Amino acid sequence: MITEATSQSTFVPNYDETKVNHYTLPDLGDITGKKITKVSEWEEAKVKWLQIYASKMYGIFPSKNLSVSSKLIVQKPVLNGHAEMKIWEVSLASKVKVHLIGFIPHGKPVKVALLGLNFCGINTVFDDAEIPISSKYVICNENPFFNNHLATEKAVGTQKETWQIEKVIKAGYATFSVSCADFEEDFPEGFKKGVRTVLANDLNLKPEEWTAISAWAWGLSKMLDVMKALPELSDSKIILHGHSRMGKASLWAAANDNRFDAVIAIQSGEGGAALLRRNFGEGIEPITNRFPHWFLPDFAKYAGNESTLPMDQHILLSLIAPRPLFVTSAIDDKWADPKGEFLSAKEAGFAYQLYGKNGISEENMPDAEIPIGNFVNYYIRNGKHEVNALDWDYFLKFISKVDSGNF
Ligand code: GTR
Repeated sequence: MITEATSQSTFVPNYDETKVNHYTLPDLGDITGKKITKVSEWEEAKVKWLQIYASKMYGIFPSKNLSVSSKLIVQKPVLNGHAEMKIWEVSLASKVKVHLIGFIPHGKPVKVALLGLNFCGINTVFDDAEIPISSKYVICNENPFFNNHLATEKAVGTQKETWQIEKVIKAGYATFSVSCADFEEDFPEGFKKGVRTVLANDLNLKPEEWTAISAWAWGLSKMLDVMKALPELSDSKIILHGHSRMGKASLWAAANDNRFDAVIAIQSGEGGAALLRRNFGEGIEPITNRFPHWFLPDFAKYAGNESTLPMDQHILLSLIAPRPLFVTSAIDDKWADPKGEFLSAKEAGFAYQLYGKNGISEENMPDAEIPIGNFVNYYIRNGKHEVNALDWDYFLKFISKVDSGNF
């Protein structure tokens, strides 16, 4: 039986900017005790910061190699022949089966391929009845598309607005998707059937040494192994994108795996891009109450004691430097603390400057639909917590900058 976390929390979110506590952010050099002025010092600090995140928040990101093999199970032209849809059954250590779906534009070399985790199964990202339906517990549950968190055949294409496959293909880029549930179903006991348990011996890790967010992040890295071996993508940059909890996982994946060329973290909020020390919107207490499996149990102890955390999320973003980063928010998504996401992105600019790359020079948050920044980018739009067609117009501008190298 599936038991969902029920919140016992009495947490009252703050939405008043005048009630945000004063805080001081950790410095990049705190971990080595030296002021960081050059890349070599930062590279040394980076290793230590990664260990801090692995020991305090997300758990270990496995480093042990295991066999990853893939078998193409569906291949067909889609979008009036403008793209090829391919689905691979990927096998991790011959024990875990994952479905990876890719849409690859026809007729031109692919310079950029996107990769993102989906919430609800690969058949939700595009309208095609040949895409296998996930048999896993997924986050979506709207009737009649899902039944007790299991997709029905009616779920096909229900997330297509979020994925905008056609828009991405028209722009000339490839786009890939994998379901987070293929690595770990998103509920507190989900780990029992997921990679943390099934691959415990192969990875030489106990389930409690890592978390759902680490499992999803590591899963992205394994999909990257598959993508790197595809001849169609031999000259492609690979850009990760993720919304909300998948944004958190994408940031953690890119922090650990330098092969990701850029990241788009969409409304990733608490535990993602937003500063933990800012008491605005979601906090450590509600997130660890509702989603205890996302983080190490000890992380919950920092609720109300955020100033004692050795790190804050500008450091997570800094770990992605010098690779291009796009942090995005939505004005009505106050729960994710848009200002905390902006301030974190701005602060991460220090790490980028070590590599001679500029972050965000603007002092204040921009108005809606005015993207700012260079190698670190920020954008906010009107509306709610979701990914929509308008967002993709801005993502594609960022992707074309990554593609051309002109920032
Ligand atoms: C919320 C959670 C957020 C965010 C979101 C999502 O319930 O509080 O941190 O992750 O879910 O993933 O959509």
